[in-house]
Amino acid sequence: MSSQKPLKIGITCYPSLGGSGVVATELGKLLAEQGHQVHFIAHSIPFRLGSFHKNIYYHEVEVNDYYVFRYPPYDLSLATKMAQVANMQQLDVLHVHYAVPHAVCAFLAKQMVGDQLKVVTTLHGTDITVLAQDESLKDLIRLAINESDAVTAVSQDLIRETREVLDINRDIDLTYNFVDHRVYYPRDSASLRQDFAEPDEKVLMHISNFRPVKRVSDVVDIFARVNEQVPSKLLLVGEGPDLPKIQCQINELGLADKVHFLGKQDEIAHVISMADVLLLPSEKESFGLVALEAMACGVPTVGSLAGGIPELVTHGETGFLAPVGDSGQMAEYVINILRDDKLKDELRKACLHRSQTVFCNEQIRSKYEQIYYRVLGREETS
Ligand code: GMT
Repeated sequence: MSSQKPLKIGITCYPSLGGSGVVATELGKLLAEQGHQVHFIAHSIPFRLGSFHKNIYYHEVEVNDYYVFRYPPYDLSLATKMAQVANMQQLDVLHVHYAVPHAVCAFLAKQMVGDQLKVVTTLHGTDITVLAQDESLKDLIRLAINESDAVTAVSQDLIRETREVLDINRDIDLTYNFVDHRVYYPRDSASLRQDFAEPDEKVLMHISNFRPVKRVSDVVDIFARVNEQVPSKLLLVGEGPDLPKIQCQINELGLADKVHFLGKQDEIAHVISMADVLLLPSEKESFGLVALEAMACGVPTVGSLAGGIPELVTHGETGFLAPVGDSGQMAEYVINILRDDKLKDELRKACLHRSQTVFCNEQIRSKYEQIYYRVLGREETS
């Protein structure tokens, strides 16, 4: 528990999508447990929030759809709602996750409320690696980042890329993704696993939003190579635009009876615990939350040397990494793990240790708290 006075913290995130929403919501829950008052400001209730939580409030953004608008102005409604909540609830800090449009809206809200409202922006990845490359957004993103009272990013690689792409020099704090070890730990998945794989088969898994950046066709390619040497099944978890293409690839390779599509799943710790190896061959990945979730369940990742993945997955200790697109090398790494029980056991132990020490929820929550107190001019003492 912090020795400081509890804070009133507004949080804005994408409530229904992806890792940034998961991190923002889980952080809000941890902060509320510490006695802070947390106000989510979003267009719908964050999907990870679940049932009622003490100290957590939700403020819904309603968008005016007046007939002159070709595009209803969500961003303006969000900025106004942020300012209203900040004034009504006397927020100390507004913490926005993802630069577009959230950091820009927070900048506008601060103009309405005044300098006493401190804005903390967390960059999650594609807001910089994709959107900040777009000339129609770049200058606005730079403004929002420069005007935030503090900026954090989820890997050293993302900090580097933010400075490079936006040509900025300001301080950016490193705040890795984290997992809650009360939820993410190795589960007994034996009975679930027998629904998908025979006792002598290994299980490879990929979990994503099936966007091109995830290179899911590499996942299938790796699996095809592995399956030639080690009897195995591939479990694909999630949904997204590349799914039809992936289904065709699997059919063309004659692998349909070896691959299971699980769709979107909530109980990720149970699902991941079925896997022998997680595959993450992304083109870009600022951190790779799913590899951390796997790590916390004792499952090693084989993936690409992209973005922040090497900061999370220590090559040879908690998984293996190869250059983006090198499916042959990745398949070899997987085969080595699947054939060597001693290696698998060592990887598992190292995964549990690393996830509990470096990416533990307490540590990262406390880092965010220190940032809040710092921007408020009240340094944390504990
Ligand atoms: O991975 C995605 O496509 C979703 C995206 C998001 O914005 O929710 O995830 C990003 O943020 C996560 C949480 O910080 C990171 O763990 C992911 O690596 C990052 N995705 C990419 O950089 C592609």
